[in-house]
Amino acid sequence: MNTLKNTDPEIFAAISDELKRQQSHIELIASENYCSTAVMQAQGSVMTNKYAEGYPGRRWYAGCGKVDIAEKLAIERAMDIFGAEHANVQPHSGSQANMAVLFSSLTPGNKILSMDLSHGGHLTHGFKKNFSGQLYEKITYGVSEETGYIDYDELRAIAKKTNPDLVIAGASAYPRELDFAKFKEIADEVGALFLADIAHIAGLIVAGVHQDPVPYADFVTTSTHKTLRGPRGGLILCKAKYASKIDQFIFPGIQGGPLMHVIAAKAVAFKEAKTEEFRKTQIQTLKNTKKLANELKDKDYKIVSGGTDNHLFLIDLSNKNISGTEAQETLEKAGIILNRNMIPFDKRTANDPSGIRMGTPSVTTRGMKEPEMCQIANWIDSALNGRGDDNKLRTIKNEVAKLCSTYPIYNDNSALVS
Ligand code: DSN
Repeated sequence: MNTLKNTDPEIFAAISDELKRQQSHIELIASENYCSTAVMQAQGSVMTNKYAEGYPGRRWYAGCGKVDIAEKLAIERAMDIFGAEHANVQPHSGSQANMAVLFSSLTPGNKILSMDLSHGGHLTHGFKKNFSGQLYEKITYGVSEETGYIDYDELRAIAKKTNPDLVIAGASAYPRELDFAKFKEIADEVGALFLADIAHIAGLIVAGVHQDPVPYADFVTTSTHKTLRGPRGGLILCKAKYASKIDQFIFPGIQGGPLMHVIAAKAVAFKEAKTEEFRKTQIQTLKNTKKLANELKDKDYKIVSGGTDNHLFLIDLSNKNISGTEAQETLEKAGIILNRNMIPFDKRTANDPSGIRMGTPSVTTRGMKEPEMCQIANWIDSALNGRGDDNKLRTIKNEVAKLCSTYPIYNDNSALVS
């Protein structure tokens, strides 16, 4: 990156320092991951220079032969790894993917039945300040206060009472397996369309370690950078009968020129997701998440729903006399990065909630296994107990950095910027 270093030393320094931060911290944000060097090389390529409004073979610009190759590969590979009838790889993000599905399948004022945000749902599923909540009427389902699991009988009763036009399955903070077959059954009973937003769990689904929504859902949306480990972006999968409508709602509906460098990087990630190495990493992610949750449970942390079936879990800190925000800030001082999170039936506010969310995709990608999860649980407990003791937090941070140095995030030097 010498050219960047000479041209713009400030941005070079920010990137360089961000690499050092990523390398030396334990990353437990459930929606993050480290994409491969190959993905970054495709994303950092000349494909960023090309305008290609339209779709492969039918563009509005000349000179699209090579970007067509990249987009066709991305489409074919997405359809292949998910077994889908159609894929649109152009959404700039998971939010754009959801926007295209909502615009293509609903009219303003229609009803969406989706998970309560404070129970783990997502902003684009009808939150009042999001376009989805401004254009459509949101009806919510949540988890049982007793078990922390989605109560499908209650979901069915709400659907029957409210007759939604679209049922959405998918969440940002739900630690249990989603029963997509059940969602489909309920959507069919009330004549609603069914959207599965698999942003968090896409990698697990490709690896066959989470129930697959593709056979059931009219539409499946995902971001490409979480468990799927691709570049930051979005993807829509749908039944063939919706293909042309979805394509039109992405372009020209809500987007202009596709980000061809990102699409090329998505193609690379989809190829990687077909490998045995990827499958093993997803399996290890599940093992690591369970281990970390169990270790913390043994230290008297309350795990929402009692455990986890996927790559994340939530801790209810109400018995620890610390808020989610204070825990997040304390752990950052100890080199452990995660986010504060509302827990179901939270008595506190979204800005300073009772919970924290943890996930293991990033630490698993860098090669950590169960013994490291025990160590991380010890550090978390020790840091939270030692909050306010900056010396103690600094000592933990040094130990964290030492462990991280034995699990480099890019061990072929290709991401190193100095
Ligand atoms: N913001 C993402 C998350 O952290 O879960 C969801 O899009």
